[in-house]
Amino acid sequence: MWAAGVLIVAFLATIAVGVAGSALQPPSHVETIDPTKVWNDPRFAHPGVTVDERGATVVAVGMMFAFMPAEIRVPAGRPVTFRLTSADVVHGFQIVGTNGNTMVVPGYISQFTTVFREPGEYLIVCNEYCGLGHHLMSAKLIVEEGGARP
Ligand SMILES: [Cu+2]
Repeated sequence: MWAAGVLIVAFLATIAVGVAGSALQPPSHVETIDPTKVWNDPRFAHPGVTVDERGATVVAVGMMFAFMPAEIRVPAGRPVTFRLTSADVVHGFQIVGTNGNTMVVPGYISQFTTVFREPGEYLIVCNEYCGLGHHLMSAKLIVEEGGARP
C-alpha cells in the first residue's frame, strides 16, 4: 500500500512539474462558433496578426490542408495570444520547439497565450490526422526581435 501511495504522489508530481516548470496548462476557454460560417464571422473574417502595447493577437483558421495565414510574424519577448478555429475537421496547431500546442476543433475557438523569448523561424504543424493531405499542412511563425510594434 505504501508503494501505491508513493506512485500516486509521483504521478501527481509529474503534473505539478509540467504546470509549474513547462507552463503547460489545460484549456480554460470555451467560446463557440458556427464552423460553416467561419469566413463570415467577424472574429475570423480577417485572419492575421494585430499588435498593441500589451502584445500581439494572432487570429488563424485551420482547414484541409493549410493554415490561414501561412506566415505569422510576432514580436519576441511579449505575450502572444493565439485564437484559432477550424473550417472543417479537427486539426492540431503545434509550434515546434515551443510550448505552443492546441487542438483546433470545428465549432470551438481555441485560445492560448505564450511568450517567445528566442527570435527566429518556427515551424507550425498540424498534429491531428485530418485527411490525405495532413502531412502537407504546415505554416511558418517568424518571431522578430523587437519587431512588429504598434
Ligand atoms: Cu490538419
